Order: sequence, then C-alpha cells, then structure tokens
Amino acid sequence: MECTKDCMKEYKSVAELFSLEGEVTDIRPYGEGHINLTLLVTTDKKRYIMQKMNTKVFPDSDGLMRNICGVTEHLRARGIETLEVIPTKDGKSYIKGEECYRVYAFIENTVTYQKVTDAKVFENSGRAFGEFQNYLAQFDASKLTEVIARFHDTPKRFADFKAALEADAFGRAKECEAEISFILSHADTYGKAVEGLKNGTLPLRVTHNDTKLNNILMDAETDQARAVIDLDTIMPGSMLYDFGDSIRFGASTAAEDEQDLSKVHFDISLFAAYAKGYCGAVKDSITETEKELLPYGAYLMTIECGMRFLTDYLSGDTYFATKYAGHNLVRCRTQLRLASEMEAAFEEMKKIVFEACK
Ligand code: ADP
Ligand code: GN1
Ligand code: MG
Repeated sequence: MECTKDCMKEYKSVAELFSLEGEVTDIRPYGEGHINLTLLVTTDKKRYIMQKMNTKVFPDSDGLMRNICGVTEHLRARGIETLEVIPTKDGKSYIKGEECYRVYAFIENTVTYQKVTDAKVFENSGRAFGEFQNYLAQFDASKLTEVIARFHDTPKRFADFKAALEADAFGRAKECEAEISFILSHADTYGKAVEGLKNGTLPLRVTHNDTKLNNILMDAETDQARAVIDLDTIMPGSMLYDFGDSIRFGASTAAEDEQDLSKVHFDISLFAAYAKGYCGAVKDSITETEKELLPYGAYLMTIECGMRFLTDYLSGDTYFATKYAGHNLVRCRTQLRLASEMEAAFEEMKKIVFEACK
C-alpha cells in the first residue's frame, strides 16, 4: 500500500468525513507500519492519524473496530493513555465501504523507534507491554472477535509456508535455498506454544500479538512509554507471543530489514533489558511454565516471522508492504539469523528471565 502521489488531493475528502477540529491543511504518508496505509492529517487546529485499513488482512472490519473501541474504552476507564478513535460525522467508528478508513487523535510529543538505540528505552517498552498485559487480564475475552484466526499458530504458518514453496508461483525458491532448508529443518520446534495452550500447561490470555517497538509511543522528552498502539491484533493468545515478538524486533543489533547480515546479531544485553522491564511488570501473574518458555517464545516469534516473510516473498509480496524487490527476503534473512543465535543462547536467556521474575 503506497501513497507516493498527491495524498492531499486523494484523501482530503475522506478526512473531511470525520469529526475533525479545524480545516485540513496537509496530508502525508506517516510511519513504518507494514499493514495499513497510515497518513498524518494536519488541520489548522490539530493533528490526526488516518488509516486506510487493510481489509485483505482484516476482512472483518466491524469486529476489528469493535475490539479496538472495547479495549481503548477499558484502558481509558482505568486512566491509561491509549488510542482515541475519532468518530465520523455521522457517529460511526470508521468509514466502511469498498475501502475502509479510521482516524485516531495524534498522540503528540511522542516518538516511535524503528530500532533500539538505548537499552533503557527497550526496558521501558518491556515494562509498558508487561503492564499492558496486566490491564488486558481484566478484559473480558469473550467480547473479542478473533480477527485473524490462528495468528500465531506456528505449525499453521509452517503449513502455509510449505504450500507457498510447493506452488513456487514466481519461481523464487531457487534464490532462497538456504532459508528454505533452515525453516524445513526446524519443523520439530514449532509446536510447543499451541500445544501448551491446547493442553492447558500455558494459560490463554488476552494478548497484543504485535509488540514490536514501533507499536509503542515513547514520550519525546523522557523516553518513558506513553501508549501501546496498533491494537488491530488484540486477541486471545499466549504471553510467549508478546514477549517473543518484542525480542525478535528489538534485541537485535540491526534493523529488521538490514541487508548486511554481518551486522545482524542477537544482543543478549538488550534481551536482559527487555526481560527486566517486562518480567518485572508481570511477575505476580506469570506461571513457572511461562517463565521456562519465554526464551523459546522469542525464538518462536522470530522464526515464525522469518517464515511469514519468506512465504510472502514466494507468493509475490502481497501481504507485507515492501519498498523494493526482495525486501521480504532481506527481512526473512535477518529473522533467521537472529533465531539461530537465540537457539545457542537459550540457557543464558532462561537464567536472565528467572532472575528478572524475582
Ligand atoms: P500498521 O498496522 O501498518 O503497523 P500502525 O497502527 O502501527 O500501522 O501505525 C503506523 C505508525 O504510525 C506507528 O508505528 C506510529 O509511528 C504511527 N502512529 C499510529 N498511530 C498513532 C497515533 N495515534 N499517534 C501518533 N503516531 C501514531
Ligand atoms: C506487521 O502492522 P505491523 O507493521 O505493526 C504484522 C506483524 C509482523 C510485523 C513484522 C497484522 O506488523 O504480525 O510481526 O509486521 N502485522 C500483521 O514487522 O500481520
Ligand atoms: Mg504497527
């Protein structure tokens, strides 16, 4: 999804369907999300985020917006800063049509990071995601629509990967033999989280499911977390997913799409910083099995994301927004590099988690 041409002309009339304060003066693409088209809308009074929602990824737009309204109301009622859905002029939470749009108040004086530049910021994000987990514990899961079924069901993701490989619709498999063989050779490691949820050894919780660092807004002055955003994927899941997805993105020495693999390493000190924040926040509710499996969760989310990027590459780049040919393959490579380094660090990671939970 792109907005390279004159966004202003194309989207002004859409923005004016919402209850905005002031006259629209500027609209431009914003942020680095891979799923929605995000636009910064400026009026002579305020700033807003307008998103063309990705209805291919989230076909149940009603269920999606119900989840977001429900969760944000729950948080706001507890005094937690969160996304504010700006209604349309006719009182709806979003515009539903061939294309769907929603608007949020722009949360001012905040920054999003695309990479960890300071361990303290990562620790702060860990604490915030841990606290977010605690707030969601009081949210009634039966009110949630499962907007993407089996979102972090890694064996299902692996089956999707194998189907894309089998089809090899764009003849790309020959360019990524090493990555394919890495994913195939780790097949016996993919089942532990879904099995744990199924047999009850892992508690089913309400989770965010997409806890990468750019889905949290940090205060521009203090670097303390202000608000967890990108609430699209809030669904029942495991704590392993939320902890793991943060680690896969943040505990790396490089960006998710670094092309020079020699720069990409799993950074155990960043892992420790995040664990300190996250585990410190959830230590009263985390179970022994979760503690034991958090390092595995980091590995699992990383290799799962790698296989999702590769599945998309093999299928012609239709899911994640890409900026150049081969972008998804580059992303896959960083994830697999990190996953293999995590495997070697499991014992140390476990010690860190147990220490951080005390
Ligand atoms: P995607 O689902 O495509 O990742 P996000 O909802 O995460 O989209 O938004 C993309 C980016 O836009 C975020 O990473 C953040 O930088 C910015 N953003 C989103 N909502 C807000 C908001 N309410 N205030 C300020 N920035 C925001
Ligand atoms: C997508 O929406 P965004 O950019 O925050 C994706 C996540 C992936 C992530 C990889 C709904 O997150 O699952 O982990 O890209 N979101 C969805 O960077 O698929
Ligand atoms: Mg996002």
